Amino acid sequence: VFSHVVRAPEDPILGVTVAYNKDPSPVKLNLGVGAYRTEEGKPLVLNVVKKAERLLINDSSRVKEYLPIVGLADFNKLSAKLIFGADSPAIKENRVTTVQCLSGSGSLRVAGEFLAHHYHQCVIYIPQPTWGNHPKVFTLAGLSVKTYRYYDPTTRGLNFQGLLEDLGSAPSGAIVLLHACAHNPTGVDPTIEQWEHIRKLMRSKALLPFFDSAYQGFASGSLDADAQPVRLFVADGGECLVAQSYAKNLGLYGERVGALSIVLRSADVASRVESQLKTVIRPMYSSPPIHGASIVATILKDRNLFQEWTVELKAMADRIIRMRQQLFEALRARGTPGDWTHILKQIGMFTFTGLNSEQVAFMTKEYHVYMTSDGRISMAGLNTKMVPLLADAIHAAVMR
Ligand code: PLP
Ligand code: TYF
Repeated sequence: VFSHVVRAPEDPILGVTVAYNKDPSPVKLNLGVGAYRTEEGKPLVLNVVKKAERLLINDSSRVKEYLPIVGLADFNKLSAKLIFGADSPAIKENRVTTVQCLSGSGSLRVAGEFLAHHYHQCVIYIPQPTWGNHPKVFTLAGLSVKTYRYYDPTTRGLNFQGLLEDLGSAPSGAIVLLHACAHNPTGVDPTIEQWEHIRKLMRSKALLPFFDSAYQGFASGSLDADAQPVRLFVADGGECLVAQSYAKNLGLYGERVGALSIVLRSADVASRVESQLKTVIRPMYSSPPIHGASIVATILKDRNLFQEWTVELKAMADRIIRMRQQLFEALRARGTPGDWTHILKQIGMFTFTGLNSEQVAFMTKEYHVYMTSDGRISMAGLNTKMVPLLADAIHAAVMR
């Protein structure tokens, strides 16, 4: 009965790893997926995560019971505090509802389905370009997806004018997806002054802000600094949504731990909204997994573990910045034509190189360097040993 089923294409991002794994070359480099690697090219389990796991294992009172539909209560409270700030008035006034979800992706999907059922506007604006999964998640959730201008290929920076024009002409009440920091794939973020401008425009048109926060701490190395744009929107007393992921900043990728928070006008609305989030989650997966959320809660509630986390997080962010410098220097040393300063300026895990899909295909075929066809490279996958290979590949691709 399924013989008519046609093969679906590989996911454009995860498919890069599939191709990389099939490549028999002894020297190859995977800069496709945005996952942190050490200087030795290995995945990293944070020391603070190992400590938290040891504490959990040694705690004989712990059981494996189902979590409530909304997840681990401590985890939810602490996650809201992490993104909104410990002294956030919205938290103090109980105007925030937070539910534990399956990492950032699951948070986006749960929010999408809630909005499709309970919000008067089913149009969501996403930046052009954005994370490839965004349009799929929101379309399948039942929203209608439109884009706003974001990236300017000529300056390799923000198209601020285009962004303001497109949001300015969006229908009143439309949902707007904003990358909280370290925009994926471009590495281009608005300045705090530009954020303030965006906020004013959005509030004047009653556009609903929906932040995707997948890289808190990865942009600047500081958890608070990276949360500034979100806090700006909460400070004005208006509503917003935030999807949080602990995949990158705590390296909990496969544990699938994240949270959806919705800031509302009153505690009463917040509690009714939470009751509806439960009706989205229960028929989808009933309740979230316990392990990852317990790790996060253990770290966030302990002053020393939290402090250790910020040090390890900063070390990851700093290594990525060093890779930017090394790659930039290597291209300069080769005299590679073009202005490569965007490698230094762009923020977070990725560099949006400006290489086109033919150049990418060439680099993969001739140099076994793997990246997405839009020219995005994960700086977190690079290390000092591999910089010459990447620089040679880019140089040859540009010189063709
Ligand atoms: N949003 C953005 C912008 C991302 O880059 C990612 C991961 O790459 C996610 C959300 C969700 O990731 P996860 O579901 O692993 O938390
Ligand atoms: O009735 C049952 O067997 C299931 C059990 O979060 C269940 O509903 C209950 C809660 C939950 C997941 C599964």
